[in-house]
Amino acid sequence: MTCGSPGSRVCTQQGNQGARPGTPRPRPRGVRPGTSPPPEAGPPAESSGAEAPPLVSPLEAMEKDRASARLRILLRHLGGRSAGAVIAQPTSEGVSPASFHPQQFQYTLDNNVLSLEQRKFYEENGFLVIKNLVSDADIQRFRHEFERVCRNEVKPPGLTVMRDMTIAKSEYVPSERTITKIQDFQEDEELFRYCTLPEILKYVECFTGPNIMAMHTMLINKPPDTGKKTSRHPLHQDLHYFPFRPSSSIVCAWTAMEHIDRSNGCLVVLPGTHKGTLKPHVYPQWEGGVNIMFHGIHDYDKDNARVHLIMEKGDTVFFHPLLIHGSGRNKSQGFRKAISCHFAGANCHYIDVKGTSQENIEKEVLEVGRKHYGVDDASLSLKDFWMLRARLVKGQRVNL
Ligand SMILES: O=C(O)CCC(=O)C(=O)O
Repeated sequence: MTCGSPGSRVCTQQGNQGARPGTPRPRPRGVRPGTSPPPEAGPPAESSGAEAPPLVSPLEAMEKDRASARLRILLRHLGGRSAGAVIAQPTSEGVSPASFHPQQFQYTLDNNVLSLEQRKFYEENGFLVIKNLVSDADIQRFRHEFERVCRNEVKPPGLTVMRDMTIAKSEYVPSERTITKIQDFQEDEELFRYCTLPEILKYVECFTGPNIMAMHTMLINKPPDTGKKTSRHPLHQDLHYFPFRPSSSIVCAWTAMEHIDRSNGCLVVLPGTHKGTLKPHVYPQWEGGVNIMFHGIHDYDKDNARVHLIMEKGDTVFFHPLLIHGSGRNKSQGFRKAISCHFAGANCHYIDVKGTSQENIEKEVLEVGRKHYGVDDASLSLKDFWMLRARLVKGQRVNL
């Protein structure tokens, strides 16, 4: 499917284009398809509603049909909407953080991995950088696999690929210079290794507990800005995209794949904002356009300190899903790379976001997802999409 919009950067997706060779790996609780819509990425803000022409070949159309059929079967296995009751919450804010760990620490668990100093830092600021956590060799492997995906040498089911549409329309040659991000690589065993690295999970467990689900994966290839400032990522809270709680059992691991500073668009975080509530998100009114599903917050404390995270290759930041963060323009000539995964404790539960500020993203995700799979079934829920992409990495798949 193709997501278009007025700005210069838009996204196209590829996914479900052929099953991965080899025997299927065992699934903990039977839920494992391989597809879902992107939570963040895509067409611009002041969207006129005009969609870019779908770049779908007959072969792709066939694959899409097969993907839809596969999705239907999976949903039948899941029992459709009735599988695992959705726990309704009148507002998503009501299920915020604090009360989950009633002791002295609210955002970290007792497991002796974090030093007292590190723990206090995360509690106070909502993020923690661990230097030199992922090896050069692993990063090289992720880079290599990303390049293979870009050249269409591998097509993991469920993967969403964001492209620069202006290039895609003209002299399109599959290469890493035309792709700005890939999402949902849970079916690509090589990239998914990132989510299973013991050095990553060791820290993740401090927030999620021992049963860990990888919920959402991304490799971000932030392109050099064309001058329209579309390479920025607006300030946002990741929880806006997530229909599961409690928030403090969710953590993002984001690893720099090279030196990243303000010149190539490092992460910027607003320390302490994880202690607040989930804020309404909308598309920013940026003149040059904004990528699809890059919702941002207007209502935040402009006086809050901002920290630009300057990171070396392999450095990893863990952060809370309520932490307000974004990233700046890439003013360099290179493509700035980072790999990340949002993890959640498997005992988290899905919530119904109807009637909350998350309704807008739910609507968008469902529209994109249904189009992607060619599924008209209105009963397909946000929870269904999340269950399809979520993958156990440690312990037991309790919920989710
Ligand atoms: O890597 C980036 O530029 C920003 C990533 C980010 O904030 C996100 O995807 O939520």
